[in-house]
Amino acid sequence: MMMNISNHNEALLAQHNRRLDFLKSEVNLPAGILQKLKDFQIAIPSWALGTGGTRFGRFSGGGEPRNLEEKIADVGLLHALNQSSGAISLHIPWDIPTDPAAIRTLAAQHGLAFDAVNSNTFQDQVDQAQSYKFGSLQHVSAATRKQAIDHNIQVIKHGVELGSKALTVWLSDGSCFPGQLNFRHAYERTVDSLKEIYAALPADWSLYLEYKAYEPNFYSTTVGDWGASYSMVNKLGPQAKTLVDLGHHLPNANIEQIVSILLMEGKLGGFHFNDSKYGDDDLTAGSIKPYQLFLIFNELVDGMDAKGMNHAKDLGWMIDASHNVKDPLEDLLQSVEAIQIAYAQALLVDRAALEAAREANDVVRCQEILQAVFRTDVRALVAQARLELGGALDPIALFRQEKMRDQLIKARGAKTVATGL
Ligand code: RM4
Ligand code: MN
Ligand code: MN
Repeated sequence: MMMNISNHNEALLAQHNRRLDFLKSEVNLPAGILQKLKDFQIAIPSWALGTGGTRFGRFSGGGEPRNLEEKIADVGLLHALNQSSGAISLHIPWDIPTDPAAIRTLAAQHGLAFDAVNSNTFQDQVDQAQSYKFGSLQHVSAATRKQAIDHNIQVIKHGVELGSKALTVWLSDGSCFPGQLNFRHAYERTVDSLKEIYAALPADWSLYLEYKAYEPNFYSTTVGDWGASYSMVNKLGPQAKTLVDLGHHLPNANIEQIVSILLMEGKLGGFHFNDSKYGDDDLTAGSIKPYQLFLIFNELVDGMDAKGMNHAKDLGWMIDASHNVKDPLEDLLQSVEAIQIAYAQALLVDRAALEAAREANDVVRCQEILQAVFRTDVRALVAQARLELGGALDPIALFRQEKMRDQLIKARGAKTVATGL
């Protein structure tokens, strides 16, 4: 899609420079901060480019991608606007790459890489022999477990053809009523199944295991919290890690502390970013609890630096969201920006001063240090990183100015429905 980024940027440049100069006059920007922001890429989920729904309904937008090629085009559009969405994460079988070489070429034309591939054993497919009604990797029947294991191995194969380097496993295995499930047996069967999947993992791949406290209608989930995921990935080996999806905790969980400990233990694999008020709402990252997102990034920067890790490359950064009332592409632009803002702020924390305040038990000072950064408007800094990469100073404004959704509707139709959530 044609868009005039340079005209857009030119019109906003004077205002942008004013804001950036003000920020520079207020805070000391650490050396290399712009480069870190430029390197930081967030993968877009292939299952969230269309309109999502609730249990009760779905209100379609229009111009939704009808196939994987169009999904890649959508992510390419996002990436052209913000230069920070340089990867796509595929969900199989929602998005099977039938011609992997062509898909790879297409993605490369948009400057996109393939992030983790996701398996799906939480829905039955029409042609499958065994049902997942009573679980998949935990199932009492060996035939069902085998089918789920084989599916995961198949997903790895798809990922290898595309250049992915990780498999994300999320299970909706569990039980709906007390007494239905032998917790220990379900746990053991799940570990045994995961071991078989792990054995099929290429040497340079990771396996990310998500946890989730509950699903509507559930009494228990077998990988219910970070403790379950952590103990399981420890039984698999060094390539297996825990994936933190921000929406998968019980209310009020201290996610930043979970992140800090997993990271310290070398078992944090990556993220599914989203936000929520109550449950797994999959809302725009940072839309409800931006301070929590900042505190998570504060732990990430601290913990990754302590281990000499590369912020951009050593963990998997992915969005996992759903869009019921917003344009999915605008929503994703908002999520990416919110993540970048939290990251930029975390990079601004004076860690030496914070440590000194902690050592002195100066609780007030500790809070002041963190909140002073959180209340700093770093949007101009994030925009500068975008500008230097050739992106738009205000991606959502440009998306609207160029009437990109209308163009997509014209090209694809008003009543298209994308596969996914
Ligand atoms: C789950 C979980 C998984 C995602 C599915 C669609 O709640 O977050 O990551 O693949 O939803
Ligand atoms: Mn997720
Ligand atoms: Mn989820």
